[in-house]
Amino acid sequence: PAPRTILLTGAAGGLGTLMRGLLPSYGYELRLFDVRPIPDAPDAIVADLADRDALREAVRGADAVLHLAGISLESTFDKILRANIEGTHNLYEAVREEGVRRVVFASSNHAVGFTPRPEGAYPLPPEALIPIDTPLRPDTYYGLSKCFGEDLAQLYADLHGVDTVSVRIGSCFPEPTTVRMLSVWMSPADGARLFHAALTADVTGHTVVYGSSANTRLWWDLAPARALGYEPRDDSEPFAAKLVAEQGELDPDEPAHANLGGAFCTTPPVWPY
Ligand code: NAI
Ligand code: 15L
Repeated sequence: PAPRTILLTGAAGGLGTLMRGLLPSYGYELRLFDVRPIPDAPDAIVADLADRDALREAVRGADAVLHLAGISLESTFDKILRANIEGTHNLYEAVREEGVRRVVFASSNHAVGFTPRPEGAYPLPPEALIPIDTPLRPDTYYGLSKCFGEDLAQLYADLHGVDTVSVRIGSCFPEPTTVRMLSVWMSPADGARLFHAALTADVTGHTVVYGSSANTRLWWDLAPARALGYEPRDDSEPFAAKLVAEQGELDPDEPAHANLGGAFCTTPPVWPY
């Protein structure tokens, strides 16, 4: 049966807020979890991923988990260790103990951020696109924690039969705001389409996909996401003329533009808390 009750971790965040608005129309009942309270959702569970008892109670009876909670930018190794590495492990332990069958894990393009970005005229030919099995090349401790999350998902699939779809999200914001984002943008509506596909696809084990819209300037292979039944409807190209006029095309000799991870490879944005 299709999953109905979804535990949404990170529900107070940017992506969590977008998905709280979009996913109910797919028929899901969302149970919300975040360390920060959500003013318009008094029933949300306010707890830290370090709190194993709270996590266990939160996942109990859920059909699946959409795991967005964690530090979403670069930070100290200690903070990343607690929130993203131990926190994700705590979540999977709760999932295993309570018999939840599926997790959709918010991985990131920064798990492979030091991969040189492909060059050429857009749209790039399929053979130029970064494949899903490209070696992991994290660009930050943050990206490293996403590599860990993907490996953890593989372990829990092999050892405990928990199915995970890891989505290496590009940039999911209402609009692209940089030239780089023209290549990695995932519109919120396409994000909801992809998470819905990941929650319901007839796949077992651990599946990794890139998450973006069908951008003309795509750098990676969307075929694995499409294989889940995802049919993107958006393309960043209508935003291109304005952004390129303001910022210029990406210069491959500029270190902050040379790789998939962009400025995360040189001067990563730092988690403010
Ligand atoms: P965000 O920083 O806006 O939201 C993250 C949420 O997680 C926050 O509400 C925060 O309070 C919560 N959180 C952090 N540590 C926690 C802890 N120890 N216990 C409980 N909750 C905790 O980030 P955003 O943009 O919403 O991203 C959501 C997820 O998607 C993150 O895992 C991020 O790494 C991933 N992602 C997002 C992308 C995007 O374009 N928005 C791109 C790639 C990955
Ligand atoms: C991420 O992983 C971040 O969580 C998000 O805030 C964006 O910076 C995104 O990557 C990106 O690469 O644009």
